Amino acid sequence: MILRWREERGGRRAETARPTSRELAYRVRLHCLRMTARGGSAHIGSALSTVDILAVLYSSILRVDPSRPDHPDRDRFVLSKGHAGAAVYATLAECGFFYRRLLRQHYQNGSILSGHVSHKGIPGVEVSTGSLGHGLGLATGFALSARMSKRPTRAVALLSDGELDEGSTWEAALFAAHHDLGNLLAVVDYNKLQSLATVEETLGLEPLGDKWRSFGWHVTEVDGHDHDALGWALAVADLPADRPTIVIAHTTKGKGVSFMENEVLWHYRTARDAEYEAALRELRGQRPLSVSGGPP
Ligand SMILES: Cc1ncc(C[n+]2csc(CCOP(=O)(O)OP(=O)(O)O)c2C)c(N)n1
Ligand SMILES: [Mg+2]
Repeated sequence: MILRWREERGGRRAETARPTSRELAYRVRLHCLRMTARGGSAHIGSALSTVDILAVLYSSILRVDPSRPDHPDRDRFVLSKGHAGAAVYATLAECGFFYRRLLRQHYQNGSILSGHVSHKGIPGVEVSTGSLGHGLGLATGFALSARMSKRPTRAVALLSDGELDEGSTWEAALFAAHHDLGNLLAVVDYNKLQSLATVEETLGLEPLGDKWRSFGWHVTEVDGHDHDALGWALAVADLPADRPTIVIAHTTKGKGVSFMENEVLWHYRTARDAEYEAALRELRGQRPLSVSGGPP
């Protein structure tokens, strides 16, 4: 399937060059900060943690088409950690699935862009999530269904490390390996923090790669903010396989804003006033050379 990327210009959508993953990540980080600050919502740290993974997935891995978001052969992406919805909405808007100006309504009363990701009326979102531990099961169902109907679809689930405390995740892992679902890819956003404490303090996961291997999965570990490494790992994981694949992406919660990084506080806190201005300055300072003027 050919990816087409569109951008708003004067209220119309015109085809434009596909953004690189770094451009996409830069723009999405700024959107996430603004969206959560404007709406007064939580989870900025969780959203920033996922941005580079989403940017690489949407710029070069997922076979999705913003002009045909319901194409029967599209890949199915599931944000299992639904509380990071701001990052997915912003990525989809930047990729042309809907107008960027809709992002201004995030978390406002009556808006269709709720804090936890919702598929209702949002092109490009496959399923609503937010109750942790369901995404891998959903993606497993998409993968099995595609195989049964002989479609080229791949299913991709982005999980949090906290979700690996859920038994339902491991049921899905067992099921997917039992059915040799080579068209299933999971990515774990392994930021080592949950909402109130570290993963190790809450429920330790190590040795994490060995656990997935023992469940019959292909396992790769990668720096979840290194676009080249992510691109390579996800491209290899995207090749036809005999078994499901998991990419364990080592990440930093709050990535991109120094005072949010690795701070559990920013799971729930909203950046306001001086904090907001400082975060904005930092993120703007990360503008890739390839991004010229214009929003955001
Ligand atoms: C089943 C379920 N239990 C509890 C919650 C409340 N909750 C929201 S986020 C979160 C944990 C956040 O840590 P993690 O899952 O690692 O996500 P991160 O933000 O670090 O990516 C919890 C317990 C939930 N959404 N769903
Ligand atoms: Mg976490």
